[in-house]
Amino acid sequence: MTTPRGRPVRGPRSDRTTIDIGGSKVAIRGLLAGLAVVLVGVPGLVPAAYADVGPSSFTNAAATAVGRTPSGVTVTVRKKMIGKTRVASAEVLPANPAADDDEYLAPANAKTAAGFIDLYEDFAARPGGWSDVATLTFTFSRPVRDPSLHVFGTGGSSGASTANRDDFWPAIDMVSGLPVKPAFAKTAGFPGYRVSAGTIEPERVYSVRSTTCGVVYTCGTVKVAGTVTEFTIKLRARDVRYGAGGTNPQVWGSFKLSLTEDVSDAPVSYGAAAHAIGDSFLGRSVSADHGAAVGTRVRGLPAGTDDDDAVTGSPARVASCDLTYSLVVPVRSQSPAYVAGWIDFNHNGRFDADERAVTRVADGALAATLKWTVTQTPRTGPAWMRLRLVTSAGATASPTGWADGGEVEDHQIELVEGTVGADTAESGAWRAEAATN
Ligand SMILES: [Ca+2]
Ligand SMILES: [Ca+2]
Ligand SMILES: [Ca+2]
Ligand SMILES: [Ca+2]
Repeated sequence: MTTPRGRPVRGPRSDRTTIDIGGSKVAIRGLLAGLAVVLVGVPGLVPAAYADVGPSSFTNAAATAVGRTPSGVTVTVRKKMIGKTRVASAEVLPANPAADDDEYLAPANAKTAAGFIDLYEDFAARPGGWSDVATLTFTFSRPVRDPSLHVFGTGGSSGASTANRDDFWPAIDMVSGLPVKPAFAKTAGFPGYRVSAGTIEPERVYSVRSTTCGVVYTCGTVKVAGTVTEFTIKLRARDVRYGAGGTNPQVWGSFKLSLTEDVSDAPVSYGAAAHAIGDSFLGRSVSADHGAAVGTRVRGLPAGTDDDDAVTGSPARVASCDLTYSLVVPVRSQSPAYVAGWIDFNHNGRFDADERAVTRVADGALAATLKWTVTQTPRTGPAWMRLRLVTSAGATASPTGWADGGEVEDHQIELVEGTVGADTAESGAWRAEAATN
C-alpha cells in the first residue's frame, strides 16, 4: 500500500494534469468541466523573448527561503510552523523558459519566475474543521509596490486509501505588513475560491474523487496591494474526511513572487532598462509595463504615448548654452537616490558614455538638476533622452539593464540652438543655463 501524496500542480493543464491519490494516478480530464468553477484565463498572454530575462532564483530550507528577482531585489521568506507542524521537504522550482503557459498565474508563470515548495506534515488535523499550518513572512531588500504572489498547487491530503483519507482545502490569510498591512487583490486563477482583501479561501468544501487546482488544490495570482518591505501570510487547511480518515496529514505550500516593473520605451538601438517599482519615482509617479511577463523587452513606443511624467511637452525642447545643458527633474524619493540622464547628442541611436549626466538626490528633495557638458557641437533636431532614478551610485553607470528600485523614463526631445539667458523652456521643466564654472 502506498502512501498517498498530493503533489503541487505545476503548470496545470486541465487536459492532462493528474494527481496521485491512494497510489494511482487519477486523470482529471473532465473533472473540472463537471464542477461549477470558472477557469480564469490570461488574455493577451503572448509569447515573450525570454532570453532577456534576468536570473530569478530561490534557495529553500525548512526555516527560510531566499529568492532574487531579475531586478535584483532579494526576498527572504521566514517560515514559522504552528503547533506540531514540520517541514518534511523544502524544494525549489526554477524558472523554466520551456514551461507551458499557465492559465492560473499572471503576470509571471513558470517561465519567468522561480518558486519554492514546502511539504508541511504533522499539523493538528481537525476532522471537518480548520487547522492552522504555518505563517510565512516575506521580507524585501528594499520597498516594493504591489508585488504579485503566485500560489501554485497548494493543498493537501492524507490517508492510505481513497476510501479512508482526508483532503485539506487550503486558505491563506493576510496577517500583517510593514509599514502597513497590504491587501490581496485577485489578478488571475483561484477557481472555486473567493479572494477578499484579507483572505483567499474556498467558496465551499465538499467530497471529491480526485484533487486538482481548484479542488482541494488551489492556483492563482494575487497582487499584494501596497508599498511594503514585509508582509506575513498564514496558511490554513480545512479537513474533509473520508471513511475513517487517513494518517500523516500533508499540505503543500507552493509560492512564487514577482514584482511590477517599469520598462524603458525608446527604440531598440538604445537598449532596454527595467526597474522594480518601489517607493521612489521620477516625476510624481510611475506606472508598470509588461503586465503579462517579466523581462526587459524594448517597448519602442512612439514619443508621447507613455505614462512618463517627469518631462512634459511632446517633444520637449532643450537648448544649448556654451555646450552645457541643464535639466531640472522633479522627483519623489523615499530612499537615498541618484538621477542619471543620457541624451543622444550625436544622433547615433545609442546612449554613449560621454552623453551622461549624474546627480545625487538630496534627502527630501523634490527635484534634481542634471548638467551635461558636451565636447562637440550637438546636432539640432529630435533626439532621445533617458532618465533613470536609481538607489546606488554604482547603478548610474549604465543606461540599460535591471535596477532594484526607482524608475526609467524615455523622452523624445528637440535639441535647439539656445542663447545665453534666454528662457527656451516650452514645458517649464527644461531650461538652458550658462555654465557655472
Ligand atoms: Ca515605461
Ligand atoms: Ca514618472
Ligand atoms: Ca549617442
Ligand atoms: Ca517610467
